[in-house]
Amino acid sequence: MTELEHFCTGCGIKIQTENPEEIGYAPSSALEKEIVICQRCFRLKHYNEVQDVSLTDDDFLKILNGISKTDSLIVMVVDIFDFNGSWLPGLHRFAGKNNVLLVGNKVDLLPKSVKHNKLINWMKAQAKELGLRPDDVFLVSAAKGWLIKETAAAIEEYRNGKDVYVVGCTNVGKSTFINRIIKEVTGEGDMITTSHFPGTTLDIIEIPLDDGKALMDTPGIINHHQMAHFVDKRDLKVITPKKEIKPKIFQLNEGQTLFFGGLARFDYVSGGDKRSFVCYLSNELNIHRTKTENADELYEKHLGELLTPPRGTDLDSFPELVKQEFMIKEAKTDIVFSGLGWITVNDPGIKVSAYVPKGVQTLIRKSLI
Ligand SMILES: Nc1nc2c(ncn2[C@@H]2O[C@H](COP(=O)(O)OP(=O)(O)OP(=O)(O)O)[C@@H](O)[C@H]2O)c(=O)[nH]1
Ligand SMILES: [Mg+2]
Repeated sequence: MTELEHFCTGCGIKIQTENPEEIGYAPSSALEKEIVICQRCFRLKHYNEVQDVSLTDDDFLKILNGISKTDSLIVMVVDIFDFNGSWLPGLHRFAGKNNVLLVGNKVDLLPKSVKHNKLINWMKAQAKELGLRPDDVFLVSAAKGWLIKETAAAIEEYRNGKDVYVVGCTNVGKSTFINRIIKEVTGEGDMITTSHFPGTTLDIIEIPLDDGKALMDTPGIINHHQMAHFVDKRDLKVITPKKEIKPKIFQLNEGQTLFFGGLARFDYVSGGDKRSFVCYLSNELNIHRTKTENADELYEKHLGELLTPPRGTDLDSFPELVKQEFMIKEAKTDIVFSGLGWITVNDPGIKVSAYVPKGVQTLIRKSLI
């Protein structure tokens, strides 16, 4: 006799009742319930504690690779606050010949003054540069429920009677987005487990649609150059903004330095005195200003104290900061610290250095705001 298979409603993993230490565990009594969730999802939901999983990047890639063979609509979600860091490289490999919609999530984090139309055009231009031509682009806040109805209606139209796969990097808010759509349709909230820990969804979760097709949540791909992988789980809260970002403006002279906690450093090298630099970072992250000539010593002495995060326990494993120089040639350029935020420079002809932990990315782009 074969046993009926159960899958966790929260994360998609196949349920097993044998080994509490392995993923997918649920006590056998849980199988009698209408909605089955695994122990890991239970703990995430009720205690906000995460149990590490044994799945590797390859496991997640395998799941996504299967999508290229389907006839479906692909919805790629990016985190608008970490656009470059949360971009899913090689999407065309997963998408195959299928149509693609691009959804920029977490728009609630950007200052209210930002015009949505401009941002959508910016996203289109960035996508093109990154080699993707989506059929359409949307901006939403899954957390706040902004523009969900409109985007869901567009998905319904574009899917043309096909299945829909929601894909993207880990932590961009795919599951939160799908929960919102479910809520719009059925009124039921928080069906799928979401959390601020990367790697929450473990396997494809099928949400049945009226015509026998399905909306699928998928596990996020891990971008190893994201800052999130270099900080302690507790510090994730410090670097991840939860509310609208309040831009901080610094008037800097040549030879001045800003530290973002101890996670990143910005040197204003040359380009004239009294220049404005606008920092878009989590409101909770400390910015410390100093003279560039004192910066190395300050960092050595005060990393983990004045300059924190990182904090005491993970100082030993914290990678050294590596420097990249940028010559700003165009007005309104962003210097991006992947996963942490960015600095907007208004004037051209400025030389700066950006420092991030080895493995994290820095880049410049046309200003988002
Ligand atoms: N500020 C803000 N935060 C959001 C939004 N949507 C999701 N989040 C937060 O982003 C984090 C990740 O959300 P999830 O929905 O679990 O992300 P995911 O893409 O499903 O992640 P994986 O399952 O790991 O791939 C959570 O802390 C959410 O609360 C949003 O619109 N605005
Ligand atoms: Mg998820």
